[in-house]
Amino acid sequence: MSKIQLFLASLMIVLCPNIIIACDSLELLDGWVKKPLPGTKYTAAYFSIKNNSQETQTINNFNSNQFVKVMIHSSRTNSDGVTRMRPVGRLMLLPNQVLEAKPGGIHLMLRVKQSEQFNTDQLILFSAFCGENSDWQFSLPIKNS
Ligand SMILES: [Cu+2]
Repeated sequence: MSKIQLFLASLMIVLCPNIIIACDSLELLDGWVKKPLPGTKYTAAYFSIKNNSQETQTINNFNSNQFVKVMIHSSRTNSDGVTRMRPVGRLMLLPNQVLEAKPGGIHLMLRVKQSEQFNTDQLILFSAFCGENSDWQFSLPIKNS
């Protein structure tokens, strides 16, 4: 490698710190946001996301300007039929895995802004963060449950 090639290669690494951890191989297959009932504080979003890369991808958190807060939750029903939700730290997608967030399982818990109005089929923009310099944006429509 010549000096100039070496310089260019190191410049690439400095300019692209997200080469290793990136969301850009993620693909949204499907999803929706449950229309919040009037006066409710929370609603949920569901989706199918595919990891199109040969490496494991991790989503550390999500946000949306249209909601106060976006949390990753998991629901589980015990043998007594009681369903409980708990926070999930991050979502991991193995190579080529399709991750399904659906009612009764993983979901995004959305804290509703009391001032915000929602219409059916309105698109909600989300950002998913995979690393310090890597985020991925996708939109989900509002649906009546
Ligand atoms: Cu929840």
